[in-house]
Amino acid sequence: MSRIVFMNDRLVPEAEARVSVFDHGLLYGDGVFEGLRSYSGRVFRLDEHLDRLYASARAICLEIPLAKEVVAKAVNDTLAANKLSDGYVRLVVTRGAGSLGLDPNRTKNPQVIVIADTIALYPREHYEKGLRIITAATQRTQSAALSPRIKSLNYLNNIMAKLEGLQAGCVEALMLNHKGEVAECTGDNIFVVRGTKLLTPPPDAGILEGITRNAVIELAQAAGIDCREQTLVRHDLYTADECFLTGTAAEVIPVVEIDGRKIGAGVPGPITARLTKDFHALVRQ
Ligand code: PXG
Repeated sequence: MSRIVFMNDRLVPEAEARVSVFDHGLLYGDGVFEGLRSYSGRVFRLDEHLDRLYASARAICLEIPLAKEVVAKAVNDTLAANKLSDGYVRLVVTRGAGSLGLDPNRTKNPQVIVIADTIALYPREHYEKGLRIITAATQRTQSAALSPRIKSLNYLNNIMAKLEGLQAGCVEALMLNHKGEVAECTGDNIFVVRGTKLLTPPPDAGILEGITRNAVIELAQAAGIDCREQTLVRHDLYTADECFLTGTAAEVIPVVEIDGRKIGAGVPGPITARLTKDFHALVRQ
């Protein structure tokens, strides 16, 4: 099936949705992106995704040539054009085509691209039984090198860690920061339950502030669960009662084993189950 893609100012058939080989998004990973999801025809937290996209762009001095409202409409139009009510949206803004050489000032026409597709979900079994993950040797990039808060087209740091996970037979891998603290997984944020407390690393651990993470923190608060941002090390994960990951693609997914250590009882726990249920209710609200 041929998809319809939004490119800059209009919807075009997939075959016509092309970028230049001189685009710095391709040449240098110079650009930003977002991954969004729609449920029952409504994009979950569209405004927050757009705010993060524009913040990422601002951080790299990339001026998105369209107003937020125009991009919001493009997201909805692209979903509609592809007749998707439950779908995945990839929003990409590249630096645009330029001369060979890093200089972003020698580029023009940033490309604003919206792709809508069906979402490739993890198998159901992963949600029922929980994931087994490992800690990658690849550290999360230091903020002083490249802020993990920028969702840039340069994802090699995460891809290197993802490769380590896959080589160990795991679909996700944990990344530590340069201090050895828990940061996040390659495309998901991490939470643990210790006693009655829900804990997740703070933004300064070097993480992308996930929109699903924020939603789960709000749901925990609404459910009367004591949720805190706290620096965590691997020991905190190994000795936790429960662990789960959050992300647009994964939603809320339990983790039952890390580096060969069973987490809690080795099965998805009750707080994970409660927040999963609340999250599903929230996205369909
Ligand atoms: N950390 C990183 C490094 C991410 O890339 C998250 C956390 C979770 O953030 P959200 O806002 O989604 O709760 C992400 C998000 C994909 C894909 O296609 C990746 C993400 C989101 C959607 C799709 O691999 N990463």
